[in-house]
This record gives sequence, structure tokens and C-alpha cells, in this order.
Amino acid sequence: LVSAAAPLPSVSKSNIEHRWSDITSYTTKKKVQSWFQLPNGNWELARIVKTAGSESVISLPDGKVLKVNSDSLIPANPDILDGVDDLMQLSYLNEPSVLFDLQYRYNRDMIYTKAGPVLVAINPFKKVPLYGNNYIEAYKNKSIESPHVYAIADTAIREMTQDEVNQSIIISGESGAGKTETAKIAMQYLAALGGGSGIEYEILKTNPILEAFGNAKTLRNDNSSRFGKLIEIHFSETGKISGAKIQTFLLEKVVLVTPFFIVLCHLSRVVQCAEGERSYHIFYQLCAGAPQKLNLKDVNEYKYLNQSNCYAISGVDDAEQFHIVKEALDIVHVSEEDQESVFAMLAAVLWLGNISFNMIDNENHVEAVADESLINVAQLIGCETVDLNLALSTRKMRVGHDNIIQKLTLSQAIDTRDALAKSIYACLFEWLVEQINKSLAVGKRRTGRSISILDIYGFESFGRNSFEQFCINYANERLQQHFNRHLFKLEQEEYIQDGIDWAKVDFDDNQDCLNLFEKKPLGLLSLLDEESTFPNGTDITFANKLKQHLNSNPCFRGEREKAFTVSHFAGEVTYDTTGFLEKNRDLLHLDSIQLLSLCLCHLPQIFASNMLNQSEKTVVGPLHKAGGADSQKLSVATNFKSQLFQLMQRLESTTPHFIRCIKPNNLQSPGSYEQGLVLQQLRCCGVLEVVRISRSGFPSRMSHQKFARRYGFLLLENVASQDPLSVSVAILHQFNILPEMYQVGYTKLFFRTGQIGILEDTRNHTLHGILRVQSCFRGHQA
Ligand code: AOV
Ligand code: MG
Repeated sequence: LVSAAAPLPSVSKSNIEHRWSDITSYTTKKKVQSWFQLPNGNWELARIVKTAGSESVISLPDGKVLKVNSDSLIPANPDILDGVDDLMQLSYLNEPSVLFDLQYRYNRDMIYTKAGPVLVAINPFKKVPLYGNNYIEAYKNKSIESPHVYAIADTAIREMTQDEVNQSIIISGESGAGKTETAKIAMQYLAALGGGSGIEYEILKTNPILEAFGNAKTLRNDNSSRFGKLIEIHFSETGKISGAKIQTFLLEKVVLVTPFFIVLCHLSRVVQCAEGERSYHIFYQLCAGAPQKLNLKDVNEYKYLNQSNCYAISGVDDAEQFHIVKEALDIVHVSEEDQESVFAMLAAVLWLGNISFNMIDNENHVEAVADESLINVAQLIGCETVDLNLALSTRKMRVGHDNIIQKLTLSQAIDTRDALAKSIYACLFEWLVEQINKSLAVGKRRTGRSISILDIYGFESFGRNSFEQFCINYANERLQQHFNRHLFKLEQEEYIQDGIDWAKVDFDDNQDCLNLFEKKPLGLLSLLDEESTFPNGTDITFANKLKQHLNSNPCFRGEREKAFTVSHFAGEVTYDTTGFLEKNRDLLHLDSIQLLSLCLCHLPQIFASNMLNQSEKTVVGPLHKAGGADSQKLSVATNFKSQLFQLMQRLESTTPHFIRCIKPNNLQSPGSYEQGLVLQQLRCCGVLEVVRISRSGFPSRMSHQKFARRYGFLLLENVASQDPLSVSVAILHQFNILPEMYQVGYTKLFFRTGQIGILEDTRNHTLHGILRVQSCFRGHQA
């Protein structure tokens, strides 16, 4: 065994690219192409006309000729590699080459590309002819090999059966990148292959229900999921689907915690949404699809829906969607009676928004106006209007041993009303998921084998980042670590198996950033919880505390006023602490719970008892005296963390398959590919990281036999009688390949990026020469 044991250079993000100087030997090629960055940031393929010293003359596709610094050029791949279906096949793995490869494929409706073990999916924003039974059949029979979600799902099924290990398909990406559609495509394949029991049909029907209640039109996506979802699909010994379980992760607020549940709800959307956005689809569907039943008015009559001036989604018929949802509810066995109750609760939420208040004294105290809104809500939830009015306009307080009743001001009453609406909605969502899970419950003869599909919000960085982004980005930081560790493990295993000298590759582990969040007692989450328990704690005292304790941490930077910056794996994000404490404390309105428990209707009672159960869970966290209860409950951030740990634990025991969804433009329109936008996502979702990892190792591999066959003829001495390994080594020596550029394994040669490109070039050059000589020779003979 020949060992080329040179230490690996440490690789940082900044030297992903090969600079031109790396490959001056390449300039012998006549028509060398190279990437040149235009002032607008886009990359163009330039032809190098001449290189002299550190300057090169290039010509651009539009005919312009420029003199540029040679170091500003980045090598492009030979044409033969245009549109390769795995980025690892690129001889030069640099950002423009990756961008170009993806664009080349995207323009031809090849929206899927592999980046080593990761599938990159670019949202086509149009129907592409890649799905359906024929394709499913073809992937099952392996008659198609191009990258696809079906291929990933197929591998997952195969590995689950062969290795008897549970699998997971982890889908990530920005809002609107196509995660939910991708998850559905994967489910479609699993249902087709594991179908037969009928349960697969039920599983597919959970999508329209969850989307109706958990998705909304936002400025980024007409069908944006406002929750994260893990669906675990169980298989029997015969490979048929035996059941499933759904776990949802909603944004913004914990409403209920059970061993399998966290419902973090993007509640504010129920009571207010931004201009041009909508509330959850189901409200519009109900008003359009079943107005008579509940005496519902037009959507624009409801305050919760009419503030955003947006009622319809182009190309979507809400009435038709309502019928699809109803049908799906039938299929997952939600009884007609329960469905009626669900719709009544939705109507109650809408009418709650229309309840207004009258001033009753000089101290701003109010009571609800006894109009149709108040009467309708009371009737829909099954209580007396007097009780509803009291719950909305007063609050019980305990002072010493006495209960006193405090009247509410207008803004307090509005907050109470909105909190009740949000609680009802969140409980309704949670209850529905529970019903669905009951219907999908895994049969008794379970094998324990499963494939989980995770559709979770990706890393977010906006102009202003708040508590929600803080939680989301923390979750993504954890998932990224899972991703990195898995990829490195795979790479290392292959090197070790082939016996090559594997000095550990230096990779950016994000453990430091995770420590910043998780360390006790001086981490972001602990400090947040601590400050949330102080009665006098405010967002400012919280921000100051962070600066005081964390400023020496390299991943943290205190900013002016109430802000702080975290260095995430995907880049720096500055968070504004406004509202952090309140959102973390998540006050439970006990008066509202009491009201619901008094209601005669079936659902409000369930909601009330669920909420009470939760508030009685005494865990370390902020103290709640607001409603007179002395119980402590889990803070939102701590809850989020513990749920995230449970999720990670579940994922750790599975073989992961990663799909990274990319949004090619912000207009949700087909055919437009914005390089800058794509690049930023490739960096954020770790695709370039995969590329970097493999570049820091030896991404090109070739067996000794193949290598000897391909390049053996280039040798000056006769080696015909020698074994492939000796021939390979002779080739390496003859071409003076630097020892740090390759490793010789038991069965394969491993090369650094670009090396095979240089060898190929020499081979082609020589072959051309031979062909020319031969044709001359034939000419002479003729
Ligand atoms: P998301 O789940 O990643 O966003 P979606 O899966 O909802 O994104 O995709 C957004 C839209 O892109 C869909 O409604 C489709 O119109 C289109 N789309 C996505 N994938 C495909 C595909 N394979 N073929 C055709 N159209 C597609 V969010 O839930 O907002 O983070 O919170
Ligand atoms: Mg989604």
C-alpha cells in the first residue's frame, strides 16, 4: 500500500473556490472557460483569450472583451460536465459551477439534482411531468435513475427492509421553497408501494385537513404552512403500511403538551394578519362552502378577516376546497356530529372578533355590547351571554385568601377576547390532530419499522427578527448538526473502509452556537427563562443580562438598545428582544378556561380540561399569578427545547435522507432563476457545506483497474505485465501529481477536486494527437 500521508490543509468556507492560480497548468488548453462575476453579482461564462502575468484578457458571451485580474476568475468545468445530475461529478466544485449546473437542469425541467447524499429540489412553480403512476413504477423497477424524491423514498423503503433500521426523510428550505409539496410527493410514493390496507388513503387525506387548518396565504407563499410536521409511517412485516402518527410543531405559542405533542401556534394570525395575507384557509372555506348552515355572513363582514384586505387566492376555489376537507374528515373518521362542532367553533372564533365594548364608567372600564356577535358566540359555544360578557370584561384575582373581581379596561378586554379566540383555535387544531392520530393508529401487529417525513420551517432571517425566528433558527441549528455529523460519518466510513490515511478533516461544527443557546445557567434559553420569572423583568433587562453574561462568547454580540446578534451556521441574525418575555411566558387566561369549562357544548369542555391539565403541569418556568393560579408551567422556549430534543432523539435512531428545497425566485413564478437568491439558500441549507466537506476530503474516486485502463496508455514505459495498482502508481509518478492531491486505498484511488480534470485534459490532448497521426498515416497509405 502506498501512502501519501500529507496533512490535510484546513479548509474554511472562504476557500471553497479554486482560484485561477490553482490551475495555471490548465491554461495550455486553447479554449479555456472560466467564471467571471459581473458588477450585478451574476456569474458569466467567460472565454480566456490570453493570460499574461497576473492579468487575463477575457471575452464575454455578449462579445465584450475585458482585461481582468486573473485571480478574479474561477475555473469552469468542461462542457461535457454541463448539467451533471450529481454535483459531486463536477471537476471544479465552486459556487458558480454549482449554480450553473442547477440552472442548466432547471431550465430543462430537471428540478432534482444530487449533491452527494443530499437531494436538491428547485421549485418549478408549475406542473412538471415527473410524477404519477408511470414514474412511480419506473423508480420502483429502477428503469429511471435520475435524481427524484421517488428515488429517495425508494431508498428509504429498501434500507428499512434490508437493514431493519427506521428511516427519516428530512425536508428543509425557506418559506415557499416546496417542502410541503415534496413531503406529499414522498408520501405518494410510500403509499403506492406500501398500499393495500386502505390506511394509505387515509394518510394522504390528512394533507388537505392539516393544510386547511394550519396553512394560510402569506406574502411569500399562497399556501404557507404555519406549522412544522413530522409524520411517522409504520410498515408491517410484509412491507405494507400499517398505520401512522402525526406530530405537529406550530409557531409562536405552546398551547398543549402531551408526550407526543407540542402545539406551538402561530396564533396571532387568527386575530390579525398583515395586508395582503390571509388567516387560516379553513375560515374562508367555511364561509364559502357552508354559509347557510351556521348563518355565516360574507368573509368581509368579519373583523378578523377583513383587516388584511385579502380574501381570495388566485386559482383557488374555497367552496370546492371546503368539500374536499369535509370528505377528508369523513375518511379519517371524524363523525358528522364532531364536524358540526368543529365548524361551530370556527364560527364562534369569527363572531368573537366582531364583539365590541362599551365604556361603563370614567375609569375606562367596559362591558361587551349585547349585539348579534355576543349572542352568536354564546350560542355557538353553549354558554349564557352574561357569563361570556363577564369573562370578557372582568378578571378574577386572588388577594390573600380573597377572590376579588377586577373590571377590565378596553385594551384589556380586547386582549382577553383575542386570547379566547386564539385558545379556541389552537385547541381545535390540536384536537383535530388527535382525532386523525386515533384514526391512523398503528395496528396491533406492528413491527416497529417506520419511515418518518419531517417538513419543518427552514432558517429565517428578516429585516426584523423576533422570538419566532429565535426558536426556528435554534431548531435549524440542531438539525444542521445532525446533518453535518451524518455526512462526515458517511465520508469517514468510506475512507476507513478503503484504508486510506484519514487525518481528520476540520469542519465547522456548530456546537459553539448550540452551546450559546443551551448552556446552563448562562445560555440564551436559561437567561430568557430566568428573566421571564422575575416580576420586574422586561425586554430591556433581558437584553442587558445577555450582554453582561454572553459578550465574551464568539457566537454572540450585543447590539444597541434591545437587540443581539447570533452567528448561526447560515449567517448572522440580529434579534430584537421586543416581546420576548411576554411570548415566552405565554400567560394562560384562567377566566377563559373557566368559561369554556362551563359551556354546554362538547368541544369547549374538552378544550378547557386540556388547558387545565397543561397549566397544572408544574415544571420549572415562569410563575403565573395573573389569573390567580399559583401553578408554574413550562415556558415556551424550554418547552420548545425539550420537544426539539425528543425530535432529535427520534431522528438519531433513524437513517436520515436529506432533501433541500430551493426557491428560484420570490415571485412564485415559473422559469425565473435568480442566482443570488439561489446561492444564499444553498449556503443557508448546507448544500455548499456538503460540497465543502467533500472538497476538504477526496471527492473523486476511481478503482485501480479503471484508472489503469483509462490512463495506462499515457505511460512512457511498457507496463503491460504489471498489476493495476502498480500501473496506477506509475501514472501518478509520471504526471508528478503532488502527494497531497491523492490517496491510494485498498481498492480505489482518491483524488482532491480538479485532479481528474487535469488528467482527463492530458488524456484528451494525447488522444487527439494520436488520432491526428493516425489519420495522417492513413492519408499517406491511401
Ligand atoms: P413550503 O412548504 O416550502 O413553504 P410549498 O411546498 O407550500 O412550500 O410550495 C409552495 C408552492 O410552490 C406550492 O403551492 C406549489 O405551487 C409550488 N410547488 C412546490 N413544489 C412543486 C412541485 N414539485 N411541482 C409543482 N409545483 C410546486 V412554507 O410552508 O411557506 O415554509 O411555511
Ligand atoms: Mg409548507
